[in-house]
Amino acid sequence: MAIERTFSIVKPDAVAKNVIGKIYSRFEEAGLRIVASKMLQLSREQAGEFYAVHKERPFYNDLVDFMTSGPVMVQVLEGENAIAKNREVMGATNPKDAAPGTIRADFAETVDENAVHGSDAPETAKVEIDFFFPEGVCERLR
Ligand code: DAT
Ligand code: MG
Repeated sequence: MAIERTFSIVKPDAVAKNVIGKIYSRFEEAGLRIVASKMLQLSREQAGEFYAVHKERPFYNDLVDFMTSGPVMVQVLEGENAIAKNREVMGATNPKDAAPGTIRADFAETVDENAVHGSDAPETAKVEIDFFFPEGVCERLR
């Protein structure tokens, strides 16, 4: 399996709870390396475009409200099978369904404020990395 990169967000609920470091440790313990990272406040335009795939869903407006309610950390994670591995470490979308020991099980309570985002496929990972890191990401750290 080749080394892969994926895009991740620590959402406003987790930033407010002061658990950025604990969540980053989960990535590192899973063998994922943080190769780019920054804190930012999403505009409604950015959040709306990022989640455009969900535009017709009933929760879309609440999702945009939530994602713009406070600062987020955005990061690029690198490692073997990084996209699937990150999804595994994150746990199910609804924290109530998330396996014990996953980020969502441990740091989130509800499906609408579920601590983290992670890309779901190589195509979305590339689009999302380019969306949030148009300046580029280090090619090689080691
Ligand atoms: P994931 O974030 O696990 O990739 P998704 O892409 O289906 O899940 O949905 C994106 C986000 O939208 C999700 O993290 C939280 C919100 N969301 C999804 N389903 C929801 C629901 N039934 N009610 C409220 N918010 C929901
Ligand atoms: Mg998704």
